[in-house]
Amino acid sequence: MKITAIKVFVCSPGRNFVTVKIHTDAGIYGIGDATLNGREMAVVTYLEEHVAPCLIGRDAHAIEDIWQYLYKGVYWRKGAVNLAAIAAIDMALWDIKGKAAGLPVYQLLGGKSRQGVTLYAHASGENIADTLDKAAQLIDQGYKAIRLQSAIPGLPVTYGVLGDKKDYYELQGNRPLPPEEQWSTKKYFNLVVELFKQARERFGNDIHLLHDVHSRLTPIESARLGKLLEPYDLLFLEDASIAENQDSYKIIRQHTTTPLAIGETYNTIWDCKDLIQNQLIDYIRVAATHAGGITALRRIGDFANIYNVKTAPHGAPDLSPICFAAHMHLNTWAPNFGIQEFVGLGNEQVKQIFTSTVTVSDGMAYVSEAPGLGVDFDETAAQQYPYKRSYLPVSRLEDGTLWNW
Ligand code: EZ4
Ligand code: CO
Repeated sequence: MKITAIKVFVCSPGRNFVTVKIHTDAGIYGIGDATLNGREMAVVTYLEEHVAPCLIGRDAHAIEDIWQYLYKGVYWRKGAVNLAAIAAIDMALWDIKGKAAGLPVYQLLGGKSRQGVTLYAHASGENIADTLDKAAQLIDQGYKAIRLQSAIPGLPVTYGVLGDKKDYYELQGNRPLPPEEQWSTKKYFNLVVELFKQARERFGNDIHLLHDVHSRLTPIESARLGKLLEPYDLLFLEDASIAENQDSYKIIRQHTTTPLAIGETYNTIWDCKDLIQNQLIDYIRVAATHAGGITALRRIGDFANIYNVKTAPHGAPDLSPICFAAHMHLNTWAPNFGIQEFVGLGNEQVKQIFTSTVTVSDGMAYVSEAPGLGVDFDETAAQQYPYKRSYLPVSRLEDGTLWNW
């Protein structure tokens, strides 16, 4: 089965998505997600100009060889643009293999390890009471795990919450220049411990609670936060600190039993190898779109399993429903699956373009028996929502110093 054409689409149904479609001489096609938030067109060009021409005529079944060809063959290796492109090709080839076999991708990976996939939802509010009210609504809808984020009093805009009370992802289709946000570690500490104290008082101990620090703390500050949050029993504390220096997580680990999660920006197994091997984290959060697709996530997941690290794939709305479907197949199979982040199946325009067979009920998600990934892409519908340049925010300390967003 030969690859005959590779097409790249970028659409903006409320936010930008980059989609790859691979056609074969068997009449079967596959789709993959190559969305790199804020740098979308770099991946489009990379795919069209540097990847697609090398793959025409190759065997669509040779997923592993094509992965190695694109990774080793590029000489420069690694990198967000490179791995997003490889990821989309890889997903599309798994989609094709599943369709050719008449099997859903999870069956090709080894079959079901569980009946459904546990999700955690987001409650992001203007203040503690607002966040907890939103969490209460999610609990009513059947979610058993909730990520809590609250705006910080005294700071104009905070990660997860916009000042104008709009959902924080809504504006990402329309940010022609990066907006700026502010950060104060002191003000954050005053709020976040109280947030989790009140959450436990209100919801009791049966609900799972999570929190994303979004890399704003130094390792010793993360260690202190982990300690202060221990009484409130988090499922995990996400992105407490940047781990470019993976050794730095030893500082956090030595001081706290709060479980740690990281990995949504990672591109390769090398970005998390030491964290996993030294058991410095509990959950690895790599995304299929940003870390090289299903082939790479399967490998990272198996490696993590040896060290009792569970998988918890990134589930932000800047990953298209194709990536979510890929995660669902991995999550259904992986023996060491932990939990899946979930922010809904997308707005009406997204659902019109990406028709997914994944179903959600009572805080759980389920793959279908559809062959391949079980998600389709409507090119004509996508054309109605052309690309809009858009950026993630940047973050500054109160004195103007550029900080981690
Ligand atoms: O800010 O995907 O856990 N989720 C997150 C996300 C990220 C966005 C960045 O593009 O941290 O919301
Ligand atoms: Co995150």
